[in-house]
Amino acid sequence: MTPRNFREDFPILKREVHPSVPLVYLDSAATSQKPETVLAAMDEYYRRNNANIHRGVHVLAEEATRAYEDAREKIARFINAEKSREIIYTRNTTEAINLVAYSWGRAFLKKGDLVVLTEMEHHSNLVPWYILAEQTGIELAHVAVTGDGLLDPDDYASKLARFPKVVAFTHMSNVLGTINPVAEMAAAARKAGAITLVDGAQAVPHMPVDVQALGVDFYAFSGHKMCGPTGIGILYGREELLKAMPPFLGGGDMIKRVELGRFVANELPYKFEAGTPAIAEAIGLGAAVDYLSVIGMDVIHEHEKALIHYAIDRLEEVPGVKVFGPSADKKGGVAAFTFDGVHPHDVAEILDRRGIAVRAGHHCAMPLHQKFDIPATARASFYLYNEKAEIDLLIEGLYEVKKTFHS
Ligand code: 7TS
Repeated sequence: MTPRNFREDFPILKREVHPSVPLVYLDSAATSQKPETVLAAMDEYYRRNNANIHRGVHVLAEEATRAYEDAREKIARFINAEKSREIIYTRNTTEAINLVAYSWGRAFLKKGDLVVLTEMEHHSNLVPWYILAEQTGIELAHVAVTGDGLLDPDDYASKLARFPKVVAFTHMSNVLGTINPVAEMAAAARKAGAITLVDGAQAVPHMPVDVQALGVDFYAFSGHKMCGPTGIGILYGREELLKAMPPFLGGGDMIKRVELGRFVANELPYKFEAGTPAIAEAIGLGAAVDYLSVIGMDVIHEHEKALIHYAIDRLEEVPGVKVFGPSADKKGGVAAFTFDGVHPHDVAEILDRRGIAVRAGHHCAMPLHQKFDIPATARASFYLYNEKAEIDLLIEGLYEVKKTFHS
């Protein structure tokens, strides 16, 4: 299949903006667009099967429950979890990480215990740990990022030498695009006696991920960045760890039994799924997994590799543009850049007038921007439906920025 075929699967990519400029969507790191099959699966669910799950014995309740649980099985296979009960539905990556920090953290960490994070984390893998630190007195350390946007391996080794209890880091940076050596880092963490949590928000949508081969304990990601809907995310956790954890939220579905004054928690995965969940969204995510699987994650990864190589080469041609992060061979399809003397919001605004959607700001990674001593960057990010011609349009837009501000 060519990229052109992928584009045709996404109705939104046919629309025009302002009012008749074709849309060039280069903001998939924020959220991806949705293929027709995902939209249809959710529509079909509401039109034919809508019912609450795990409760009713009627036909619709059984159909809805089966579809919801089938999606869990698909997601388990997609990341090669050993068991589908290791797949917990959450709202998003953020909630998945909060679940671990809240439940595992409060049960197993005490004052003085060390949690190792990195300087390239999204706020969602920083703030839950900072909240925990305020409440429990755990210590925090952050692995340094080098000038070329990689995690410093010597600094990581020195942090592990302090025998942390948890090491939590991103699989791929949403700003630098850096793909971290997860298997190697997880093995070293395990040797030091730490459990690992990996933020896979930017990885699962874009490359093959096998949680068993990576050897991680927890792995979090969001449906909306991988062609699925908003409101659904996943926490993968090794069964042994999930079993030992207390519930995160209490209410319906997460209990086996309640008496006045006490409760018995349900089995996995339901122990962590309190209340009526995002049923249509889980089914939509299952459809997204089907869609991506048919294409093949290796095909998607290769396509994006070609795009990022091309994008970096072309961006570096533009006088005044500085791209952050490692060389193209060490990164995924994300290019964050500054433009000499022009605020990233002005860059984004000029591009937007040409129908080109990029994001400008700190991308929820303020400490990383502080590290590089910049308040913000503009960021173009790619997915399976993007093509080189769109990068050419981005570059033309940047020459207009140059003309507007530098002449
Ligand atoms: N982790 C990483 C690496 C991310 O890129 C994001 C979202 C999250 C966690 C949080 O995901 P959520 O679904 O829970 O919100 N990143 C971005 C971004 O780069 N622009 O908008 C959202």
